[in-house]
Amino acid sequence: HDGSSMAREKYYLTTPIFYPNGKPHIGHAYNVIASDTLARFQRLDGKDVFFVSGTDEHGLKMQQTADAEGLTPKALADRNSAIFRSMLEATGCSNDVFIRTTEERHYKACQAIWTRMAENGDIYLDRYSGWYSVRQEAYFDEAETKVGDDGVRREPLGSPVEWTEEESYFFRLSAYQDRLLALYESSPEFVGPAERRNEIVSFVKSGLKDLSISRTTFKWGVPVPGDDKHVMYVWVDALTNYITAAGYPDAADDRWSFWPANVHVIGKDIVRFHAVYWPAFLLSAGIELPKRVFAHGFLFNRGEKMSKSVGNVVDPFAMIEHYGLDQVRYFFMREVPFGQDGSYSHEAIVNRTNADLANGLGNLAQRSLSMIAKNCGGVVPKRSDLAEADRAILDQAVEALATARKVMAEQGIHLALAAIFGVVADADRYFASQEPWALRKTDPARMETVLWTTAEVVRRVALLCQPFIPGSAAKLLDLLAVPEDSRDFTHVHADYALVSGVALPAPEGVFPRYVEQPDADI
Ligand code: ME8
Repeated sequence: HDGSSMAREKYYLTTPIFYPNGKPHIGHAYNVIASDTLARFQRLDGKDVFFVSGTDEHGLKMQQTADAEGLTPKALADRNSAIFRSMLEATGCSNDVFIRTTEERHYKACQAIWTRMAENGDIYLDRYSGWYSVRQEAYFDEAETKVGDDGVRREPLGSPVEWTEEESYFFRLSAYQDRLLALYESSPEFVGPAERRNEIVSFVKSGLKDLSISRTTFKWGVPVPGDDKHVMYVWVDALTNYITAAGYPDAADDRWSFWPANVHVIGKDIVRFHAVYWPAFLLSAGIELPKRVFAHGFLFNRGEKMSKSVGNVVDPFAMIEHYGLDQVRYFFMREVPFGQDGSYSHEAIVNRTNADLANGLGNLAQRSLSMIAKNCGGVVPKRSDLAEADRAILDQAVEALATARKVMAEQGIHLALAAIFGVVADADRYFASQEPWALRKTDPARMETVLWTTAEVVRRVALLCQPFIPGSAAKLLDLLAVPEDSRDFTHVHADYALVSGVALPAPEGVFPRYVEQPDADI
């Protein structure tokens, strides 16, 4: 189809906005890499993508960290938000917008959504008392908490709670129980993966209480309209970023056409906020709901020999510096089924990237391209009639696009990579069994066809690899002399196949093999 004559389908996706009360760790980078991969995929597949990330800068935790460091909360936010921004750069993130919740436009959006919820009768003033966790920014029932051996009372995830009493505005969450259950029923894709959806359904079925949505005990937040003794509960403020970024409340803003978001990509610890509170706020304010919330799992460092100084294992900058950006991106996206917990270790990263990138795709490209350079005059080889085996491997690459499209629509990132690298493994077997080095003497025309077929499969695979390993995929496409404007997914098709006789640059290795460095920090 002709993309230019048709309005392209819009696709809006978001990362969570990160708490800049500390430095980014590998869990944050994991989310960003996955979200970026999904965004790049849809872009290459012809969609008009809007991709947002940012920092979540209010709340008691920020205030307390700032106090401890002798900074204002804004100064702390400025410093650490900049580090998150450079983490996004270091991971190759292609976000269109980086939003900060301390921006003026965000205050306007928060006050607008609050006013809409209040006008709808869903906000009332009352008193609140309960066990409050600063780390979770949430109240817990006494029954949910436990006093440990150290005498400290903690919530289920282990952070300390303290008894807190304050005047607070409440959101009538209880009134939304049935509508939320109807939503999960009628739109089962609203929460993924299925385990997370089941947890949310049983949480909502067990009964929803009204939610305290303002604080008077500190000032570092968005003031409640008409009552600036109160600042908004940080999650009301945080979730609203997703519509601020799309121009809310200005319906005339160009970006508003991107709402509702296609997917909020989050970690599994914040599903309740995104799949219960957020749709309830939006229903109350009369704003369309996002189409999907997808939660990935947690990463654990099984870190045999990962690091001499423990600090390094969780530092995404050090990891990328050491292993290479595409190696880190590939490892996490291929190794960890997206949606499940995963672990990483030095051995696992080295094994996976050496096997699939250096020995797999890299070796296939290097062997075929250097044979072409030596035996075909450095131009795309002459393609004669294709044999059954040639056709089969060429078709497999086109089928991998169909598979990737299907699974990426449901955030099955690892499944897309499995399909694409399945083609690489089969192309390797094809190359070995065709023995082009032997054909050089016996049947040079057939040799050229085999080399053409292999190079053409590499072209298709490189196109498909772009969302996952953008830098290396671009290098492979350069080596095949594929023009920059011929690299989106429509070009996977045979109509855009390599043209015999076109000059190719001198081949060079794209994926260096990892060699152990006994004295390295990682
Ligand atoms: O939660 N493995 O921010 P945050 C995988 N500001 N993911 C991890 C992880 C790990 N080890 N540790 C954390 C917040 N994450 C809020 C979001 S959105 C409107 C507001 C993930 O900086 C975590 O699950 O604490 C979350 O999705 C994200 O990092 C940001 O965490």
